[in-house]
Amino acid sequence: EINSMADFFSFFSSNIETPSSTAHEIDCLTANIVKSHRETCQYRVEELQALRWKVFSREEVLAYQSKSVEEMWQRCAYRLTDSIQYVVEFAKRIDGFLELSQNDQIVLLKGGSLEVVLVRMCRSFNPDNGTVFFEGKFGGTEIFKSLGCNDLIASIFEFSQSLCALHLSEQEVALFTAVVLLNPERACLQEKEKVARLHSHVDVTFKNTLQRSHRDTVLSKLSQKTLQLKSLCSLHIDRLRLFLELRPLLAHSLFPPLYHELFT
Ligand code: CLR
Repeated sequence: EINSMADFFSFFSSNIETPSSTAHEIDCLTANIVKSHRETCQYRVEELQALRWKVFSREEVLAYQSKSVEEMWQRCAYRLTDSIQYVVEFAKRIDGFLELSQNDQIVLLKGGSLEVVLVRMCRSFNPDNGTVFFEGKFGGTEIFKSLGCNDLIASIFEFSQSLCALHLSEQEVALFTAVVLLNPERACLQEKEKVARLHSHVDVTFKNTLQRSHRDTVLSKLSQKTLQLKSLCSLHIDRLRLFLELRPLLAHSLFPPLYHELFT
């Protein structure tokens, strides 16, 4: 289990050659990213769809709503951190990622892991009734009422709803999350060029697969999504700061160490 960035680096490995863009290499990179996604996506998409009938009852919703704000933040932070650990594992399995400097790996994960979780959320989201898979069943925004940040929750749900409307395949989710993660514009990258090269390989691969399946229109819609992701993540940080300012003593014991390290 990974609790901090230090744990993460104790798993060091791998030795990958610099990629170039022949058709064969594009296919290899696609296969590598799709496999990495499949191995680290936490739940299979068919599994999630089969569970959609399991919706929280009125009583269960009321029970969530009567939890304290601290308990609800803690539960959500634990769930998010859990899924972020899968994203760390996803990153490590992408060809070339472990070739980046430790600093740059951390910068990319700090900046991108929540964005990837929010993209992955569309797989766990049922757009027919606006519910998400949380602690074993599907629930709507009302489940999260006691967090006291309805604006953030509403924006996250709207984002998932609009992403679902694009009907991304598992291959598209895999490639899109890799593109999001390998963003060369993150502040404080030491080897920006190296990240940019890796990013452009994945980006070319992604565009190529979209073209091959006549899904070019998805591309322009996804660039909007990238902007929305950025504002969702800064809203999350704002709401977290607000929460912590009101409870300076409690804060450290409440959240998992990795959540702290990433967001505070
Ligand atoms: C995303 C896809 C992952 C599994 C997963 C785990 C935790 C879920 C997350 C998904 C979606 C967003 C989620 C989160 C737990 C809490 C959070 C439902 C389904 C909601 C939006 C509350 C966020 C509150 C912050 C203020 C901490 O594979």
